[in-house]
Amino acid sequence: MSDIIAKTQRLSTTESSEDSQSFMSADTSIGSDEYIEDILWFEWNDDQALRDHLSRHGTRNIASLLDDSLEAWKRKSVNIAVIGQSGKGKSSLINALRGLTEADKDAAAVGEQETTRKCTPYSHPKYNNIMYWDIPGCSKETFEKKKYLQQINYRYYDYFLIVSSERFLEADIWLAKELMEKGKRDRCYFIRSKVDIDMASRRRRAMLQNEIFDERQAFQDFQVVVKADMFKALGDSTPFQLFLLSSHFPNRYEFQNLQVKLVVDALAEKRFSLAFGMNSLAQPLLDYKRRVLSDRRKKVALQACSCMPETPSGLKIVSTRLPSINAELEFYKEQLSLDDTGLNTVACRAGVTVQDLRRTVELNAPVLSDSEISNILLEKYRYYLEKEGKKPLGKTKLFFTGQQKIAFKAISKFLDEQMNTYIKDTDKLIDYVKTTTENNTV
Ligand SMILES: Nc1nc2c(ncn2[C@@H]2O[C@H](COP(=O)(O)OP(=O)(O)O)[C@@H](O)[C@H]2O)c(=O)[nH]1
Ligand SMILES: [Mg+2]
Repeated sequence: MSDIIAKTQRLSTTESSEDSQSFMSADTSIGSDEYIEDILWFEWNDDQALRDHLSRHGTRNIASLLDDSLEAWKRKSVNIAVIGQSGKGKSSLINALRGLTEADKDAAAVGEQETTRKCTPYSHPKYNNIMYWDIPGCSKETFEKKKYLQQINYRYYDYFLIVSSERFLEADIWLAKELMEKGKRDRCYFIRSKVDIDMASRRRRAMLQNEIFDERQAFQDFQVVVKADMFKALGDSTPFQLFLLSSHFPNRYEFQNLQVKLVVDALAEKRFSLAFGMNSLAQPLLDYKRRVLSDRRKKVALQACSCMPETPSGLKIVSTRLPSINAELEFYKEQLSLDDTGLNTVACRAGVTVQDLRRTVELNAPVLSDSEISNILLEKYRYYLEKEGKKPLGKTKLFFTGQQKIAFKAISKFLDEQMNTYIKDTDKLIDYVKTTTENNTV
C-alpha cells in the first residue's frame, strides 16, 4: 500500500518539478539568491497561484495567499456514502472512521432499526468538510429500486462503501452493478463488516476440533471465501475493492488498509483533506502526512516572516509570530495522534487511561510554553545570524530583508526538529498498539 502512495507522490513530484523548472528559470532573470534553496517548498507544491506570485512579486504581500494555501484543504468537501441494510454495521463503521465509539457524545446511534427514507450526514469531529452519510440500502421499508439512485442523490458522493456482514445480499449486488453502470466502479468498496465475529467462530470451531488456531492463516482463508462469494454474486471476475474489517477493532484486519486506500484513491485536489481527516496509525498514512507536513512547515515559516516585511528586526519577527507557530505544533500533534483526542482513542481501545498510556509509552516530546518556544527560536535566530551575518544582510531578490531570511531559517528549523520528536513518539505509540492484546496478530 505504501508503494501506491509513494508512486502517487512521485507522479505529482514529477509534474510539479517541471513547473518548478520554469519557475526557477523565471527567477534566474530576477537574479540568483543564496537562500533560495530554503524556500524551495514549491518543489512538489501544486499551488500555481503561490508560485506565480513568488515569481512575479517575491514575498511581498504573500501572507494572505499563504494563509489561503495552508487552509485550502479545509474547504474541499469530501462525501462518503456508507450504504447497507439495517443492522449490517453502517453506523458503527461511520463512528470508527470518525475515530469515535458509540459511547462518544457525537457518535451515530448504534443498533437502531431503520425504517425511514433518510440519508443521515455525520461530520468529521473536527473538519466539517468531511461528511459520512448513513444511507439505508433499498428495501420495502426504505427506498425502492426504481428511484433509489436519484433519491440518495448518488452523484453527490466521492465514495460508496457497501456494507454487508454475512453473505452479500441481492440488494448490495444490485447496487454495485447500478453504480458500475453509472461509471462509479472505481469509487465503490465492498465492506465485509463484523469480521471479529467470524474469526471468533472459526477459533471456536478449531478448538472444538482440537486443532491449533493460526489466526493469520484463518483470516487469509476467510478472505478467499468472501472474495469468491463476491465474485460469484457479481458474476464478474474483475477485481472489485473488498475490505474485511471490524469497526470494533480498527487496528486489526483491513480497517487501516481501507483508510489508506481512500486517501490513495482520492482526487488529487482532495487528497490532503482525506489524509488530514483520517484518524489513523497506519504507517503509510503517517509517512504521507510527514511529507505533507514538512511541505507546510516551509509555508508556515515563510508566512511568519512575510507578515511584517517592514519590521527591521528579525528578533521581533521570531517573537511575535508565536501563535501561528504554536498552532502549527498543535496541528502536528493532532495529525500524528499525539493530541488529547488521538491519545484518548488509543487508550480507550487498549482499555487503559490516558495517563497510563503516557506512562507506558514514555512519550518524550516536551510540551513547550510560549516563553520556551520563544527562547528556542531566538537562540536559533542568533545562531543563524552569527553564521550568516558575515554575509551582507541586504534585501534579497525575493524581497526578503536579511533579518527575514534568518528568521525563516530559524522557524523552519525549529518546526522540523519538533516534528521529528513527535514522529518518534508516534512510532512508539504504534509499537504499543501492536503489542497490546487487543490489537495484535492480523
Ligand atoms: N462484533 C461486532 N459487532 C458489530 C460490528 N459492527 C457493528 N456491530 C454490531 O451490529 C449491530 C448493528 O450495528 P449498526 O452499526 O447499528 O448497524 P446499522 O444498522 O447498519 O447502522 C450493533 O449491535 C453493533 O454493535 C463489528 O465490527 N463487530
Ligand atoms: Mg444505523
